[in-house]
Formats: sequence, structure tokens, C-alpha cells
Amino acid sequence: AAPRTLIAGNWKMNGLNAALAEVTALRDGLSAPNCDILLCPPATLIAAMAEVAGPIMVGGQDCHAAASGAHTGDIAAEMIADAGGAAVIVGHSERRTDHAETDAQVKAKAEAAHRAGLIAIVCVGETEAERDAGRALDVVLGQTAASMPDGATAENTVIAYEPVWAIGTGRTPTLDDIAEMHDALRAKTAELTGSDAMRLLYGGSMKPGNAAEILAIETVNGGLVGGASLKAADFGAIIAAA
Ligand code: G2H
Repeated sequence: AAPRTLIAGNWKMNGLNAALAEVTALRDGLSAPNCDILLCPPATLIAAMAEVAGPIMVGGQDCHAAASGAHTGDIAAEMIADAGGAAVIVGHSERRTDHAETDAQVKAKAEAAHRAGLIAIVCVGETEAERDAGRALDVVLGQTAASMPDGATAENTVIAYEPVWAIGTGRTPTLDDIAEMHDALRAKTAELTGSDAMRLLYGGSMKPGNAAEILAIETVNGGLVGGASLKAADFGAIIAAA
């Protein structure tokens, strides 16, 4: 059976308490969604969002690899779970760039997520220069192999393919390019984990106007949505397209 579609929102560094009104509006507007839904707000809002999210899962945007300790400013996967979270994004390209996170660190974070009972959403993606050089497949499959947590299953791990040049830019790859990458990720995740049912999300400028055609690709099992997850109307339209 095809994996159940997952539509995940990544609020990035956006959202004060007042933004929870968007979540209650989204929740109240859901009518028997055909997919799982996840929202990852800033850590400051995880607990409050979990209180009002109803059937919407809540998650974090990053976690430390350790369960506790002297790591000022970091949060542990256990803290996300304790706040009511069900998942955590690890290895987003903004973390890989802004904080120089390596594949080995991303893998360790994903394993920490599993120890806390969270779903790990592991992000991979090539830069524009890498795509132009014809290296997109090599780069992404290499990141996937090196970032895949030990013990990954279709239940505890999700891969999000986010071409770096498509993030927040309004540009997206062609449908053929997305399909080529996702087909390759299907084969790679099966080789690495023994499961051909791991969910593979597309991320990067997904919005109501392009969600249906991207989500119709056979090996795309959902989306990781940034800017368009901030407003209930946009995110609800993407959920409706799933
Ligand atoms: C990619 C995506 C969500 P956006 O980073 O993770 O953001 O949809 O704004 O391109």
C-alpha cells in the first residue's frame, strides 16, 4: 500500500502566541483530511500549539543529539516530546548552512529523536551550483545515506527533499526533476532500510497553486511547506490538494 500522505508545515522563525489563531482556524476548517498533518512552530510555541491543535500533529524544527546537559540554547528531543510534540525536523538546509551541521550530526539528531519516541524528518537537498554541475542525484543520495539514522523505519523516519535553490524563492524544479529525484530516493531508502514505504516529502516553495501537481507524483508522499504553512487558508488549501 502507498504510504499515507504527510503534509508538514515549517514555521521557521515566525510566530508569536497570536499566530495560534491560524492553528485553531485550520483545525476548525478541516473536514476528514485525506492525510496526516504536522505543524512545526518555533520551540516557544510547541506546548501551546499542542493544546489547540486537535488532530494536527505538532513538532520541533531541530533538536540536540544529547538528552540533556550543558548545551545553552539547545533543546532536546525529549523536551519536544514532553511539550506534546510528535516529530522533529532535522538537517534542514538552513541549519546545515547557518550552523554548519554535518550529515553525521543530523544522523545523531535523528537517532535522538527516535529515542524520545519522535518521528524524525530528515532533510536533504542540493544547491543550485550542484544541480547545474549535474551532481544533484549524487549529492542528495549521499546526504540521505550519511544522514539516515540507525534503526530507521517507515514509521519513525521521513525524508524531505528540499532543493536549496527552491527554498523561499518561489522557484521549483520541474515535475520531471522532482519525480527523478524521488524515484531515486525511493530506491535508496529501500536499500538503506529494507522498507519501500518510507515517506518522501517534497519541500521548497510548495503552495496552493502547485501542490496538487507535485503531490500527484507517485513517489512524492507529501510536502514540507514553509511560507505557505503560516496562514490557515494557504495550508488548508495544500491539505485539500493532498
Ligand atoms: C523549504 C520550505 C519548508 P518554503 O525550506 O521547509 O520553505 O516553502 O518557504 O520554501
